Amino acid sequence: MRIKFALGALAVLMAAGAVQAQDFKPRIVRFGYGLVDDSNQGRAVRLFAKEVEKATGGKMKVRGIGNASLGSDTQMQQALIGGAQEMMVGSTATLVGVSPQMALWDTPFLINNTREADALLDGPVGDKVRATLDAKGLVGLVYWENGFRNLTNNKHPVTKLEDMNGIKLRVMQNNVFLDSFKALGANAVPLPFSELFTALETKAVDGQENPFNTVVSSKFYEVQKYLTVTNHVYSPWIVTVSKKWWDGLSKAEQNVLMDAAKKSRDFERKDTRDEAAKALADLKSKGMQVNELSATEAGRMRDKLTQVNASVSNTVGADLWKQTQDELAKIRAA
Ligand code: TF8
Repeated sequence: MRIKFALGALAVLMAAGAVQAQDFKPRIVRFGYGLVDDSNQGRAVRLFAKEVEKATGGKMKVRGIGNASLGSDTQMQQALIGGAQEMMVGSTATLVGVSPQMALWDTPFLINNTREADALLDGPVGDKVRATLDAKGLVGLVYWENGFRNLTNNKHPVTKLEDMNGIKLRVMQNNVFLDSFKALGANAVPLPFSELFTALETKAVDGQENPFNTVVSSKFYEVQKYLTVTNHVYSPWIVTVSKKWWDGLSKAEQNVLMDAAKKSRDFERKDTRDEAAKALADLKSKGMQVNELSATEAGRMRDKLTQVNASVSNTVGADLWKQTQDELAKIRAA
């Protein structure tokens, strides 16, 4: 009895071992990202790389390549779609041209806090939006946190709506961001992130908007004087894989990547939140002048910004828009 059982268990172990050996091929994964190595993106890519190497006994090697060295977000997306690059992480906002449903995440004030963000992004709505990439040559694995966006500029403190007038503001390259900041009265200029520091430094633009973390890691405090706490939108990042490449992987390899992606997501969100909590004090000590908006002015900006909701709903479809509102109501009631 006992011997039979032991032999059976051994056979199972051997079979599993055999499957493993041939299921992990030696592979190099180029994982591109836009921020510098010493950023929340860089740290989470390195954690992902470690997890993948551990799980495949070193067979799959992930090379994190930061600083937009492989190209801007949109250039990398095209490389993934064409199969010339394996993985990347970048803003969902730059994917709207590939999949219009991604515009959902650009809705101003859609998400109020990180609890809502995690529940919405990791729930059925997030899954549905992520799945729209499949037909476009990309596999979306998980969402990471970019964070709540805030405004910086080099002209004057923005304390009221009218202060936005005439500020030449770099925005991400999609219509929701363009329309949002036009609605506020700014002169919105779409630019890839990889060109942003130079544009600020040479004063080609006056300002930009990004989470505190990025203002720190990209050293925008060196070229921007004023920071206004607006929290006008919660931006996710999305980790994507070339579908061409993904389809050639074994199930075991795909599972390793998904599993490591989830670990990197949990690590990245915590790391980003810890860093964001300290960032304002850090930026002040580096000489930035920080101001909060009065409730009245925040309300006035909010009114202007939510005027773009109808066009987001149009872009993503009324069904997805409604499902999102229902899901948020559920999350808020829980
Ligand atoms: C932006 C985004 C950036 C991302 C990043 C380079 O302002 O917030 O963080 O695109 O992946 O472009």
